[in-house]
Amino acid sequence: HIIGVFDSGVGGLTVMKEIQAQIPEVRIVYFGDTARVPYGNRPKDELIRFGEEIVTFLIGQGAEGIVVACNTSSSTALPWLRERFDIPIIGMIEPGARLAVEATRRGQIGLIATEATVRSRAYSAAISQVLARGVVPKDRRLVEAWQNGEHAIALSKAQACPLFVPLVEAGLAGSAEARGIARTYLASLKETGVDTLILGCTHYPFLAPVIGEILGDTVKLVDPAQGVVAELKRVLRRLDERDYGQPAAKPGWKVRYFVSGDPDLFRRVGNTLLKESI
Ligand code: DGN
Repeated sequence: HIIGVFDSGVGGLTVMKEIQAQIPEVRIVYFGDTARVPYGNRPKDELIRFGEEIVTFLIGQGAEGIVVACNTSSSTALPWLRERFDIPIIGMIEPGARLAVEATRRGQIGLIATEATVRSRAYSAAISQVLARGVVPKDRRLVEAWQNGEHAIALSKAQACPLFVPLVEAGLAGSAEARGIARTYLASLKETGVDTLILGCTHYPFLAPVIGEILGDTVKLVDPAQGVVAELKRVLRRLDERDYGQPAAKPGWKVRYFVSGDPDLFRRVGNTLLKESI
């Protein structure tokens, strides 16, 4: 099957990498909207329009399903995209919320994301929905305390980190500048004592070593991509059932990349981040 994956830039590569690691047989058409990155401060109607354009393009390239590998688009445009297109569309928020609820040990979940994602409150809504649907933390003692009303499980702190995306897009994820800026952003999070932190922007896993170093190993970092892959496996099973008995497509290319901006810059930064040749 062919799956379309898109982001404002190189961030979606963290999701693509996870898909390839766990579902090597899937073919991916990747779109990075590098001419219009960053998305983090854009209004909702614009993000919906960009999403519609990109999904239309990806379907034209043969995509049978879409992964919106961008939290900013997922938290604002996803319902519109699902309404507009009749192929399966997976977003980042619900899978991320589910993983965070399962991982939390004290019920105090933190979020770092773009301004738009934080403003949308999509993660806190998704955490409530996931709990209402019966997903509970793996830690049994917390579940009991929560059921007895002694302990809340909720998003207790959300922090926008607007400089992270430009840093990663510029190939500066491992730099001293990134470290300094991360220290500033994470200082107040550290004080609030969250036990689990959602990396609520697909660019941020590239900064995970820096973030982990600052927060220490008492804070569990959650990358929603893991949950997205689980969801994609379910979608692929449905596509298999639909195509049962049809001849399988001929194996050819594995990944195709498209960008709206400078392809050389994308290739250069992508190669460094993925440690392989795009
Ligand atoms: N990678 C996108 C996300 O997950 O929100 C955001 C990128 C951006 O353009 N700010």
